Amino acid sequence: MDMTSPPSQASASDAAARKAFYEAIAAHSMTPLWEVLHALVPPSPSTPCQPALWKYADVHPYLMQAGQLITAEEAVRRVLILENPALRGQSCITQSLYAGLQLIMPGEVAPSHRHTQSALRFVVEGHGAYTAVDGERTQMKPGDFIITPSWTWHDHGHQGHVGSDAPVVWLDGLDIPMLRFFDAGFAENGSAKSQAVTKPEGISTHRYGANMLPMRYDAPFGQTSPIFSYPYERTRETLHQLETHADIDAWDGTKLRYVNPATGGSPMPTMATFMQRLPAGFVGKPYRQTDGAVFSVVEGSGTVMLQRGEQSWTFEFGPRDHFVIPSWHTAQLRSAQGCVLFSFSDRPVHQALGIHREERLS
Ligand code: 1HN
Repeated sequence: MDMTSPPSQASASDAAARKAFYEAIAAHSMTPLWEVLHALVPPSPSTPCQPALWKYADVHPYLMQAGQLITAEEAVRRVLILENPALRGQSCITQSLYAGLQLIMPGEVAPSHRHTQSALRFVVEGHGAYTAVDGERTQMKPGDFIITPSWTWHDHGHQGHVGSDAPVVWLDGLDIPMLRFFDAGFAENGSAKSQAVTKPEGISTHRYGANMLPMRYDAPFGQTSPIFSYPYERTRETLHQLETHADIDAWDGTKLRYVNPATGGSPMPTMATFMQRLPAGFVGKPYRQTDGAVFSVVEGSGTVMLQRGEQSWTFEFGPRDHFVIPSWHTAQLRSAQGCVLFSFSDRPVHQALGIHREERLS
């Protein structure tokens, strides 16, 4: 039998006998494979995850309200989770990824803790906040991509002045659903609210971020990149130069992936991150990939058109909007004025398992 189609119709008496049999084995915690085989191994990915767009104009007032309702310290992390509309209650944006928007106000501290889940921060707006990882602080500026490696102590703070400085908002991306799937999550609270600063700011960029590595490189964070801040200033200039002087990809525009400089692989073992620039007037060709991706709009505006089977979606996006392209949904990007898009996905896991697929359509 073709395992992609359900069993053929049985006669009434066979059906009744089967139903009785299913009930009998159900009492022993068993169930027949042949009733579910087609759903277990679908002919192509059939994700329950839905495309979705969060306009910043809708999100921002609620973030500010959250800022009035609870302190960062009381909340531990004051975050509004971006929940996939088809996966409500599961704290995830795709089946494998978590995303949320975190707010920190001038003068606040988000206390130190560590967990086995890996986190990425992508700064959406505001100035004056820092994040500390393993004894080193880094300033958070809009467009910066910052890593919290698995099981490293981390806390955040805002050194601005209460009343005169603006709140800072960033996108958190974590592999929470993956670790939940593997039942491999551990967490611990720090003994101090803010961890001791033991290293000068920027030292890891000097040590690992100049296209050089220490002679006896010892992978301080295992498979995770030893650089924990990738500043937008450098990414932006690179993309601008490439857009001006190099070929533009018909599907992606000018798109680069962030790397762990010690391996050439993704910055974290579970998540890949990307930044792309679409030139003014860009009309991208359609593509689909198995890794569902979460986008944060940095600059400019555009449109993403999505399609899966009979269904289609069109999202108009502008600065600080967020959207999700689920697995195997055909996507097409357009931009009249040009734009810059940050994105992340679970691609490194697909690649490690040898199951990553991408189709570039015309
Ligand atoms: C976490 O530790 C942070 O450190 C953000 O900022 C979001 C979501 C779930 C669990 C831990 C952070 C988180 C998180």
